[in-house]
Amino acid sequence: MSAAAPAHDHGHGHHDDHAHAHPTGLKRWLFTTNHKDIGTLYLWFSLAMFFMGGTMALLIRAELFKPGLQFLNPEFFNSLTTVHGLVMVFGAIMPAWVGFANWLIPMQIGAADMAFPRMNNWSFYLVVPAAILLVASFFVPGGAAASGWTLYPPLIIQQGIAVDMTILAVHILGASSIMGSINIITTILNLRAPGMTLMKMPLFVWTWLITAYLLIAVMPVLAGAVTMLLTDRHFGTSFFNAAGGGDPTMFMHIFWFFGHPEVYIMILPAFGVVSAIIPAFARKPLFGYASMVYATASIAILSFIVWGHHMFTVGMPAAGNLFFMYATMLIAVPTGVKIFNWIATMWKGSMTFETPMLFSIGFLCLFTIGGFSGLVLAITPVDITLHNTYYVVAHFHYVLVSGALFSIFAGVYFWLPKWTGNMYNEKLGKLHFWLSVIGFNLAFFPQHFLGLAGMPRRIPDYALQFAEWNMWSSIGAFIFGFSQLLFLYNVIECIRSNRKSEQMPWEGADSLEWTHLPTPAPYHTFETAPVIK
Ligand code: CU1
Repeated sequence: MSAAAPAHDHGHGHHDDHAHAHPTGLKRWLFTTNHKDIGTLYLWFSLAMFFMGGTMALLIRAELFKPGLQFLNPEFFNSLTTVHGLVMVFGAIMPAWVGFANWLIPMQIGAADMAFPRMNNWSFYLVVPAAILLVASFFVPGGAAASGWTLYPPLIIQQGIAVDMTILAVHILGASSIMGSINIITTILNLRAPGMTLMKMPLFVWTWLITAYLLIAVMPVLAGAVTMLLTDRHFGTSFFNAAGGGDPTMFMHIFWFFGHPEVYIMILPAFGVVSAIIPAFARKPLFGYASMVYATASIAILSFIVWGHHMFTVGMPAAGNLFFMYATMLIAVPTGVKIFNWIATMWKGSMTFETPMLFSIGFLCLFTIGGFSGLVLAITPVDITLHNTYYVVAHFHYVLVSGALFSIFAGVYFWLPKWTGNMYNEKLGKLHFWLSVIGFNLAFFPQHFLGLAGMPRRIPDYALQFAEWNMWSSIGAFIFGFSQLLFLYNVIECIRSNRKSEQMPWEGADSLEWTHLPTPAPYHTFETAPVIK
């Protein structure tokens, strides 16, 4: 492995094939095959997309601050809801978890790098043009797709070239996700250190292993759905066109066969992160490790047979509705096991409440609310009245913001000292947490009331009776949005500061007994691909 060896060999004459081991600057980031560099790229990319999607959310909430049209025309408003959703799902949350996977999985299983480092580089650099396509679709004639992130026909069929850009973006993102998943599965199954059996792996590794299988199973399904949209739009097919013998509800079936597992793709790695953090700050081993693994796998398997709960209103047979209702409710069982285990881990622990722990507890309380509103929506007759209302919007934001996003914050604060060598500002972290919790709940809890009162989602204007809670919701959204600038500042300040930190400052967090981490993983830096035999 000569290519990885010489550390600082610039400028000593002979630049043969082995002397360029340490490219710097742009070259380093463009050609990197190092899992840490690629993890860093994913995380910064995700943060940039988070602010982009967040800006769209604030435009939406500004328009909805009071009744009447203020700032935006209705078509642009609809485009904002579409691209906000796509950017947050595919640009912010998923890449953040791939960033975590790159940073943590090799080190947690004692591997030198990912199994396919060059493919790893390609996975990242595919995500960038896809994101550019999505955002650029605002600037073409007709504006970005106005269908919502679900891209339902028949509306989507008639819209402009932006839809084709979105379809291409989805294809590229799918290819990237599949390559990333192959990489992660191969790494976990083949590159574990001796003695690291599957049931000794840290839970983050387990949750990502299962997530990667979900991705490989459903991204091709999404690709098939949008390809049929493409041929319906341009090549005269009628997959989703009733006049040609097709069926628009078939798109919904196919889309949600992807879409429901997609929710777990965004949330399972969160379970892994929280399972690492709670034991560290409760100073107790994780309660029920094996049941956590089995619960995660059960959730993943069940996620394939519940998609119909997104389409109770399309007129499926009663037996179909009942099946999807009961199957959906069944997911509460393994999820309940996990919530129980996290609480049991904290029970009688010597807990402290640093920022990563605060965000983890925030996750625990608020994600549970999202889970409960999911149970409410799983009840077919209830869903039929709440379908396409703000209750649904409230539900999935509790799952995805206080679920996935809060865990990302928890994980970033938890591992930032290891990633940067520096300690972040704890006071600022806590302020970020509290403003986020207050802003988030103010923004989204009232949306339950709006939905119960019948306010439809994806509308730029609304009847007067919805005015009060919309105002509070917008105020909360702006508090939440602007408090994320504290996060950005804290991360940058941490990187630039000289507050040298232990690699893991959290007392005991790296001990085998508490988090199932192996004896400290090899921590050397590989600048080029390791040789896989
Ligand atoms: Cu679902």
